[in-house]
Amino acid sequence: MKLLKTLLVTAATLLPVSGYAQTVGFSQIGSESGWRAAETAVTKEDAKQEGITLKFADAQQKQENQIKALRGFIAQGVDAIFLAPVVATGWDEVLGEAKDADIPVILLDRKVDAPDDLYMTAVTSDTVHEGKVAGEWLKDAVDGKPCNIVELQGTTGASVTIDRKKGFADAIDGASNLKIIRSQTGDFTRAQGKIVMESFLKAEDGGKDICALYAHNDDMALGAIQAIKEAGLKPGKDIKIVSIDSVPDMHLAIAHGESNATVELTPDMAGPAFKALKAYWKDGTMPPKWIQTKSTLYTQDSDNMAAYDRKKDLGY
Ligand code: GZL
Repeated sequence: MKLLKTLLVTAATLLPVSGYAQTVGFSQIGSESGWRAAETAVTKEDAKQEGITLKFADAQQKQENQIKALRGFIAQGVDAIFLAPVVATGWDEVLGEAKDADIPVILLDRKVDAPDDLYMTAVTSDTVHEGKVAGEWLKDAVDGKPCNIVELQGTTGASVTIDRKKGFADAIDGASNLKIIRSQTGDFTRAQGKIVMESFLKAEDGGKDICALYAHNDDMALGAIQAIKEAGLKPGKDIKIVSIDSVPDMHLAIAHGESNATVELTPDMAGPAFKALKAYWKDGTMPPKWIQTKSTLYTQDSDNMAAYDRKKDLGY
């Protein structure tokens, strides 16, 4: 009996019970887009609600800053790490160091090309599916008519860029009327989206032959809308626009007829991540390797002002 009691007490002291002020280190990519800013705000709020101390590090979109932050979290002995990986490759070594330190890592909103025993789970949308939804919408919208498409890609090397490009290409594959004539990164920012769209318009005779824009996120599309207007064209009419994120400003643009469709991405990736962590800390329950968030298409037929009102105070 005495031995059993000793074993139970030892086990109880080994497993941190919920209610400890656990600490999670969060390596965030930066604040390149409205969606990213909202993800940061929602994550900080979620941590507060969960009674978890969040150590936050903004990497200004540089992988080396993320790796430095992860090493800092490991040295501080945090209870877990959240990582939104700016690009997909180059993580094996530092994730191996976290594993050796017995610190679980959860990926938020983007994935890594690394063995999946180096992270507990990834909370992301189906980023190939997002691209497919965008491509299928455009295919229906042009209804068989010839359509030259320009594409604003996200950050080069990011899993989400690779996937959104693939999904869109898969959706239009075989539709001989649809052709991507120019494709370039706008690095997920409004400023770059405007600059690259200006170059597309200039290269394509003022945009006369451009029928549609596919942007890997709303912020680049919003920048492109400015460029299209300054070129004397009507965004949403002369050039159809489809993008991804469903940020409040994009719902305003669609409501005003200046864009056509957006695929929603929830900024709350941390909620499911904290839930998985708490289950693990409580009794060692391991989550699935992928926790998928859903994607909803909004078009000019959707209630965009209701979506705008629902989202406008979320920190975008
Ligand atoms: C997608 C996320 C992307 C958003 C962009 O999960 O990584 O990064 O679509 C953000 O707005 O920059």
